[in-house]
Amino acid sequence: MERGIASGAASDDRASSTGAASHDHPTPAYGNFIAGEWVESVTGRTFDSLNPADARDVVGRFQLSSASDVAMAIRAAEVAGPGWRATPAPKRAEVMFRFAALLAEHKERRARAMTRAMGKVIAEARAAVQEGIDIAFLMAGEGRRMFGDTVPSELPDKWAMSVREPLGVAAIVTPWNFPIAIPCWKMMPALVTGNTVVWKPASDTPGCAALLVELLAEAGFPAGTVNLVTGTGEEVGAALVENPDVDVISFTGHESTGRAIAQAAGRRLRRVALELGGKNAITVMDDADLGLAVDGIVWSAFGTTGQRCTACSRVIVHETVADALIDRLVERTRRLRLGDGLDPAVDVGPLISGHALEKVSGYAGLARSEHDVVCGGRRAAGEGLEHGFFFEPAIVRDVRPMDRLAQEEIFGPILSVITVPDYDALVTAANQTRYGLSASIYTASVNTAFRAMRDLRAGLVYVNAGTIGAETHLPFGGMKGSGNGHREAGHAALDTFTEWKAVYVDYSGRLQRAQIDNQPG
Ligand code: UN1
Repeated sequence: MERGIASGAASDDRASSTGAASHDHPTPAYGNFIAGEWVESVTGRTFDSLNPADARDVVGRFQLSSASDVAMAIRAAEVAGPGWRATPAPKRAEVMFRFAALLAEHKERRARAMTRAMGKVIAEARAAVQEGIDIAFLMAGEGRRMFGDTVPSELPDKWAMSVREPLGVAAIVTPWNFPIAIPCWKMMPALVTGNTVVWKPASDTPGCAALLVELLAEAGFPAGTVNLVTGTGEEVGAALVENPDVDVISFTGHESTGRAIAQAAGRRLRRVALELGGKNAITVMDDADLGLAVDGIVWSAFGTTGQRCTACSRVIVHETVADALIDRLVERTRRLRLGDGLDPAVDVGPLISGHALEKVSGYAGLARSEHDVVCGGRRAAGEGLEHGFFFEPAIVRDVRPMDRLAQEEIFGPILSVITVPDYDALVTAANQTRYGLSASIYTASVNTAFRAMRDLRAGLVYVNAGTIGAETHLPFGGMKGSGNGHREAGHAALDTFTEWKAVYVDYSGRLQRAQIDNQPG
């Protein structure tokens, strides 16, 4: 195994050659990070991570870990727990500020590594690292806030307040589509509040995880506060979720996995925060600025190749403007350039894998047989695309709200257009989904906008903007099947990783009985 990633920033220059697509360099190998050391898995087995824009390009070799590796990482997190919990929160935050600054300093390498690992175009990858930096600064600030309540007691000479306490060991299980931002959304609040972490990154993007952990270690998070174990969900994820010493699990990913995790956690009465799918709608009223709506729809539906939980996969449009909107959408979509996201001229990168390509192609087949596909919808061919998982962004019309295409999360660039006669039908259709993550309305009417802000059942609502682009200082998460009621980001994120302790101090020197001594009359 190469030692490069064990030596922090010193490895940045040397290893930056691995950040750009290249077939000339030997495949770098990465360890797990347990108790402050880069170590090999006890299995002695590894797996390769491939570039989805060119599957011949092996990004790196990673540990195919087992339940024993997970047990060691959890033990390391437990051992580090008391010291970290006893460290004053502003001191914990100082380490986090250093990490945020390091991530800003080494952003470009991480952005390029992200594009190479999962395909999103480089401008988006930079933004996705920026999102990690933003949450790190925000959460470091919480080190000096972390507000509780100080309230008057109902009894004289008595003090009443509440403080947040860390839960203990946090298991963090993250997806590949935001391989730096989402782990930071979870780990920063977990760490600043005094938890220690075991992190299992998606098996498609373990390299981004290693590059993040490298900076966490360099920033000075003590050994054992952050542990990284790579491998499969079936083995590593399951071992984490089943382990009785894990106190809280934060997961972003597929709904079925989320359900299984919630069941396992429920049996142990452990907290679990889930961020699951979406079937996000952009709604367009007859008074909307159509040019603006087209910008927002194309960006939300085909940015990140449609592979965001917040991606727009349904357009619900007032019938009087439907044809005009669709014409403009098609015209714009046909002009999108597909290719390797490291090329700054490219608009849309590949899907994450052959499996994803198959799934998305399956939905395109369904669209062709049951609806009207007005553009795209096939595996993209052409020069430079032949070794990657490219798919032509598709627009499908004549879809009805309850059709499969409008109900199932596709996680790819297929956009269904639903036509409605009025505002009520528009809101009904938007809400006719088991998900409730993100929703948007385009309208020029302030009254309609406020109605939609009230009526759309989603954790994120946008007015005259698309469904993507949430900022880190407001709560992020979904209603209904998009989660289980928790929120990431913002100060709401602290609720996932802390529990409340109510503290009463009676300085009267006598027995005072709440609800007895203070009764009216
Ligand atoms: C996700 O889709 O999994 O709002 C996260 C957004 C980004 C985060 C998306 N800030 O689209």
